[in-house]
Amino acid sequence: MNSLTNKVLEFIKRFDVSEIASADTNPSSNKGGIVTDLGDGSDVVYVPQFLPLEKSRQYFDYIDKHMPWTRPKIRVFGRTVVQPRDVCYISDKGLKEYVYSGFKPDVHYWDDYPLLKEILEKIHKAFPGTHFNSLLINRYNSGNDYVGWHADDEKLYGPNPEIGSISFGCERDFYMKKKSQGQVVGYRPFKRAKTDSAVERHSFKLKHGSLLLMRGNTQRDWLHSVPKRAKVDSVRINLTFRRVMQM
Ligand SMILES: O=C(O)CCC(=O)C(=O)O
Ligand SMILES: [Mn+2]
Repeated sequence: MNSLTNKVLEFIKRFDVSEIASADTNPSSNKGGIVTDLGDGSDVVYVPQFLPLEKSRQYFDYIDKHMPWTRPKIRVFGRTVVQPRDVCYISDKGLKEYVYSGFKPDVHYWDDYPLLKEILEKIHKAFPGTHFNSLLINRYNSGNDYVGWHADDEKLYGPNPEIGSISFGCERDFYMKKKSQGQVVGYRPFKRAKTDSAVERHSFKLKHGSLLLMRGNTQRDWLHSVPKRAKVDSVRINLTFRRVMQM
């Protein structure tokens, strides 16, 4: 075997790149992606290979090595806990501050990270309606790192925030479930929420180089999470692009 073949095999092993979906073969596709209609004005577009594999590997290495990572303490249900993943926040200058779970991340700027700007521009080009101006990066060092059920529905993103999510490295499950209070408040105010097992769900395996775009009412009506995985021992990096509304 030559050294290039070895490198490819090593890469596949490291990142668990088991299948590469082909672009734009689905009739309900959108820019090479698969659209899942979640109903009530919400949908997600998943583009399995939004960025080329080798380029994605370069992005992964750059972000892994060069970002000023922190693993902050956050407040969850009245308790202070160490957030189970590393984070880093990038934005345009002069935006309203982003605070989540009692934590205000230090802000870094696009001009210091040209490769991140490059990814941002690729998303804007592929999806002309998007205008992201901030980015929260997560690093999951192993299957012990995770993000619990939540929606990115902070006020500073406005009523229908679009979230663009790029994944690099180890493939992880991304789960979505419908908010139960939406079902109660929306159209059956006198009925109890459905039991958890009856709640509508979707799942995606977020591949190295993929893009997942959540649109419309998704943050209002749905929750998402990346659960722990006992067997995962390699790193995943996720970029969530957001738009902070200007005053
Ligand atoms: O890692 C992911 O795919 C999701 C991250 C996420 O939901 C967030 O940062 O709000
Ligand atoms: Mn999120």
